[in-house]
Amino acid sequence: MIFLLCKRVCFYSLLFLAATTCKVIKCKAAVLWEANKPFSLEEVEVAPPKAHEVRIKIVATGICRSDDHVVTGALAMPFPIILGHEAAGVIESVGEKVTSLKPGDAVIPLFVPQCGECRSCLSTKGNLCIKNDLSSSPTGLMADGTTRFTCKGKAIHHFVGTSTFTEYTVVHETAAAKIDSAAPLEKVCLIGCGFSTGYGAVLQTAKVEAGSTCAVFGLGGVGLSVVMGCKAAGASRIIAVDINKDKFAKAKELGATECINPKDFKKPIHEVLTEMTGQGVDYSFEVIGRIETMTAALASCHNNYGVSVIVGVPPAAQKISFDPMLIFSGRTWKGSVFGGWKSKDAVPKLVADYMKKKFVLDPLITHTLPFTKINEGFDLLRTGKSIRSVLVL
Ligand code: PAD
Ligand code: ZN
Ligand code: ZN
Repeated sequence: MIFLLCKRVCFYSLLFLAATTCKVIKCKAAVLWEANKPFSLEEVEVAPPKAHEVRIKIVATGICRSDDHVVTGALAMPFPIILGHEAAGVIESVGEKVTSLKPGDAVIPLFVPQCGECRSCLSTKGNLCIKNDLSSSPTGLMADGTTRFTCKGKAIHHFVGTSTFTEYTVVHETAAAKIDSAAPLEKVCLIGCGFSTGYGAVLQTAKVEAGSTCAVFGLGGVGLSVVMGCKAAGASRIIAVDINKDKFAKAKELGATECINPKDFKKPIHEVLTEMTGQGVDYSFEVIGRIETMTAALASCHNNYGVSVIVGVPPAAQKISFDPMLIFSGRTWKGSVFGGWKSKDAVPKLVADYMKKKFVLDPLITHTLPFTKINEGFDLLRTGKSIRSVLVL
């Protein structure tokens, strides 16, 4: 029976392959032509993958605040662009010299790739592979300096090597992780960004110990995943901070022991947290992307051995000015991209852990929408009504 089933899958995938391999695919994509405009659903052409690249049929993609940061200009990217970086799909075809993936494999695209050769990949201390396109001057192009997307005769940029708001995308082989084919793609797409980023910031970057006190600034999909990480690490107090009190019920459900709204206090929130905990929390996490809350989170942790982790994307062209005494006294200020995980190695394991029910994703997914409702999905995020909306293609 298994043999028959395999034969059937192979037969169908061969038919499918014959239909599209090596050819340009015309499909639907959400193009962002310029900042502060809605997404335009367009027919785009997706070129076949070149050497070391793979073409993926996207099945589901989440909406993350980082996508919205590009819309508002807080995260500077070249336009026009196809955004989206939190997805899951199936390999449609592979370019020459691809060895780690084959057509039919279920995959999660990786906005932090893992080339396995650069200093960060070879070091046990880091995860930010040099092949990333997250710098302050991103190219929006594939490694050879060209794009695989065109629309109405114009080249369209890629986003952080992923671009998932499209029925088909092309990514480098080092930017896609093969996952369990039985995994529900409309859920595990969150492992492509939000969940892994928050959970890893606690377990990989901060390495929170059991019994610690933690403060989490910002309770979106990423911040709630930080809360889950703190709980998994055995933190004794998890203080959730948000200006939207509607986020508190879910934060409590996922492990927050207290929830506070800075708007309810006259004094600055770092003073409130310092009073609540005696001398400040052991670990604080900024999961918003504002410079004021980054310094508030730093000032909220213990003046000598507190660790504060910046997870929120720093707004473009803004600088922080802070009293260096905050650091001189011993605090540690860190950043965390994709939760510190070495992506291609970690993502299949995280999916396996999800399948073993070691953590949940369902509470993070408040909306599941057809891809064509992408603008509605962004409105839900902007009005604070959603945690994660998953678009199904
Ligand atoms: P989100 O917008 O869903 O959540 C942000 C939360 O912060 C919301 O609940 C807001 O109400 C709350 N908030 C806003 N302003 C304040 C304030 N002044 N004080 C307290 N709370 C406030 O975003 P998200 O969870 O999708 O992403 C959070 C950040 O993390 C965002 O900046 C995003 O770009 C970044 C991110 N970083 C990485 C990474 O690799 N470091 C990956 C993914 C997302
Ligand atoms: Zn993201
Ligand atoms: Zn690398």
